[in-house]
Amino acid sequence: MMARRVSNPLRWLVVVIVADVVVASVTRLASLSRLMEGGNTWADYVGAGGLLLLAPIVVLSILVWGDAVRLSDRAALDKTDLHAMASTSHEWLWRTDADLVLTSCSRAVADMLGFEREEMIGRYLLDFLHPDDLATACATTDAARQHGTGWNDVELRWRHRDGSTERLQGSGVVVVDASGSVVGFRGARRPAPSGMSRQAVAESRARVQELLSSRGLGIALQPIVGTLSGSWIGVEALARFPDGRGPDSWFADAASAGLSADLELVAIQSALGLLDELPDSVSLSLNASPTMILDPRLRCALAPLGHALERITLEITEHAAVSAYDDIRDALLPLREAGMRLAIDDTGAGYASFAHVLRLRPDVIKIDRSLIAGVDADPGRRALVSAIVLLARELHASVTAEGVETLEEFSTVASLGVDHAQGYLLAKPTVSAATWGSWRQPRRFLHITSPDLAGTGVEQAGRTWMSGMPRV
Ligand code: G
Ligand code: MN
Repeated sequence: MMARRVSNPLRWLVVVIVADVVVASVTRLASLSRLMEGGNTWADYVGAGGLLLLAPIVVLSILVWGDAVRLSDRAALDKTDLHAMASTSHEWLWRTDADLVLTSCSRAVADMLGFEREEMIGRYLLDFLHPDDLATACATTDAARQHGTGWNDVELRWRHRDGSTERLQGSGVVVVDASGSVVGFRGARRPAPSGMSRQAVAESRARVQELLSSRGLGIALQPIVGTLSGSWIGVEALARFPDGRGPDSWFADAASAGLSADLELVAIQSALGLLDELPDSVSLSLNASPTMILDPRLRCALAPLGHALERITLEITEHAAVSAYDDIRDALLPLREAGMRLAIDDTGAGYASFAHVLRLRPDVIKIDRSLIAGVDADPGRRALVSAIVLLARELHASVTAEGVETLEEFSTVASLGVDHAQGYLLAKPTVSAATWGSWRQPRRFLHITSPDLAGTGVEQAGRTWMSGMPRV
């Protein structure tokens, strides 16, 4: 379509030049014929010579004309192609202008996203994308725009009209005008091969909705313990499900049905209901994804806690790159000002977690258990844990080691300056309120400093720590 807009002015330019040439040629031909009849005035020589100069202009005009016709034909062909394919293709064929506003769209989009093509044309394409994939989509189109190329089989999450998430795989190219400038994009998308069928999504949605309405979600607590004092300083609340399937499986179900935030919110609300059962000195850690943090319902759930927010630690759980740090910071600000602490979960599990630490300035850095497993026997892991401890000192954050399963791991992290530990060595997560009660016992976790461990690595860890680095 854009090619047509370019070719029409070119055609008019060619017409004007040709008309000009014709008029000029008449006067120059008169000069030529005068010369041939024996005339020899300077004016005749100049006039006839001009005829030679006009020749390249005529050739150039013909070339430009040809190009304009080709462009126009290609645009017409593109259009008929798209129309012909659009009505039959099972793929969603689309075209946008340079600003990614949809200019055409095939009917198959209704099968994939539930919107009719008429509803989509004129809308910004990325409005239909899952917000977490916005950064990837922008990087893909920016690269294509910069290099004048396209992309192949890129899988992105899209938003279905009913709120669920659809994984579509697609390829696209830039559309350029005669001068090579990018004037748009076009491409095709299809359901990603790994994507769930619509029936499977419907089943997931039904399962999650049933769970939400029955309030069947349980909360397990796992203690977090000071590495030097051995005392109980906090608990992490972990969602548990009636059918025994793990949280990952349930959250995947919820994500496919567009209900992740609803499920997270119910888990958070259920955990908050346990706050009164815990001693005042114990903080309650809640897990929240960036999407949940940006959901106004989180603030509604937390703000009424008032002073008790000082007992809440919000763990941000996200392994992928986050594109909305400013929004996340803004959403958390009033809660943090009221005393809530922010933790970055699973630090070290992916490069993104360090970006989260730098951008969000947490109060707590939780080291992923993949770095803690075998830390006592691995110099590389020890160096990484030390580096995270140093980073935390700079940022005035405390450090928790997750997944501590052995005494050796415990004593190593303690000696490296890690403040708190969590893991099966200390206690497994449990839904048993009786067990939570037993954690009240002073020194409950100090089988670690029990007499038979005197002089072991744990005590040694404590001494090294006390006499070594200053504690911030
Ligand atoms: O990502 P996050 O840290 O929120 O994950 C907590 C999960 O880790 C829970 O499902 C919990 O059951 C599990 N977990 C807690 N402690 C340990 C441990 O010591 N070892 C292992 N393998 N898993 C643990
Ligand atoms: Mn966590």
